[in-house]
Amino acid sequence: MMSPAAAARRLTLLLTAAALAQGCQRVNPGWGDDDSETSSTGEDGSTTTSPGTTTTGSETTGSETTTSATEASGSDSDSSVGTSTGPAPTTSSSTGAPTTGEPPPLDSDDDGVLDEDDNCPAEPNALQEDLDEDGLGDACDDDRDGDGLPRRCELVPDWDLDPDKPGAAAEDVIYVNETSSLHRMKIAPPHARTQIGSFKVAGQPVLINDIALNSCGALAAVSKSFLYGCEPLTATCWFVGNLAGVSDPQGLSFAPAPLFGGVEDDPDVLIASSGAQLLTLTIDGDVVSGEVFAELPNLYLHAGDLATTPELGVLAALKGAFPPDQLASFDPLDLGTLTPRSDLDWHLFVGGLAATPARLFAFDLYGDIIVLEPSGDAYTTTVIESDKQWLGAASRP
Ligand SMILES: [Ca+2]
Ligand SMILES: [Ca+2]
Ligand SMILES: [Ca+2]
Ligand SMILES: [Ca+2]
Repeated sequence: MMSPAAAARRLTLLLTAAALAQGCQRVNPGWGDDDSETSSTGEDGSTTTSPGTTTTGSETTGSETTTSATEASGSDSDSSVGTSTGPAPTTSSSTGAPTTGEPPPLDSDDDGVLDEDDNCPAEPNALQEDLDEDGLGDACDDDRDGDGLPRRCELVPDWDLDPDKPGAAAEDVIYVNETSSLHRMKIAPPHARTQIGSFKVAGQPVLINDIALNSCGALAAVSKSFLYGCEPLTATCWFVGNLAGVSDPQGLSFAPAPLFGGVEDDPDVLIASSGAQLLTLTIDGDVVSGEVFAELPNLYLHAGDLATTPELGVLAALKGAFPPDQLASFDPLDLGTLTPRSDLDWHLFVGGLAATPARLFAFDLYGDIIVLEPSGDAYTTTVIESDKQWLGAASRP
């Protein structure tokens, strides 16, 4: 139990400590202020902040030059004290050092090669590797092997470092295949055709169901179980991947990404038909998997080939339960929409389909090439006969 005298001493000590604490606060004004601003206390208790702003204890002054000290003064009980406890105020005046006239750096990317000699001045590449010797270093060359296919368009990304792997197809032709051979055909009449060669993988013949071209001209080919990339000049092919859950695809095509909800700069979408399903294919390492984007109605047995146009979307040559084959279009973003387009001039077993801006080409197993030119809502057709057994066709999307 504390005695009355001890209690009185303790009270005195507490009062002294409080007075000292207040005294400390009183010598603080100015802390946190920078040299450009000072605070002073006016006679009416308002706080003046130099330059140019006077506050009267109101919390909101709307002025950018009001310091936190003056804002605090409006709400604190000891507002007459010009304490500054907040962060230092910012000022509009720049204190940045003026730029000096240093010469620009001579080795911008700091890779030890001066800009004027650097084949990628903005990419550190001390070794200056340039596979295709076009003066643009591999580190900044969009097409490192110089085969006409930018890296983003190579079927396998590493193939951009291998000039022996397939390059870009010609632009003024469509490609068409029999099961064992690749051909090309001029888009312009009279549609001259040339046989390119027999499909080979590692020197061995391979049977191909269908082919596809992406917008850069890379040529893909599909067999019952595998996806390949093929050289358009020779029909020599390289393994890309195993088809996983996609059996014996009859149609293969590349579609522009916007048809599937992407934007223009996105990579083309690889699509295929397998039985009554239309699928998008994804290449992941050496596995090619499928995802269904449309199922054919019961009226149809399967799709022969696919092609795309910006106006019609995905086109498919459909094998009906009753003759003839049908050309129909699909909107991948609206699965229910199948629009019949043509009876394909009453041809059977149309295995190849290719679309160009001016006309469509359909190729059947009996050698007929049906040239379809848009005419109102229908097509006028011309038929070219050949002695081939067409299975597939490809054009750039
Ligand atoms: Ca450099
Ligand atoms: Ca460099
Ligand atoms: Ca280069
Ligand atoms: Ca390339």
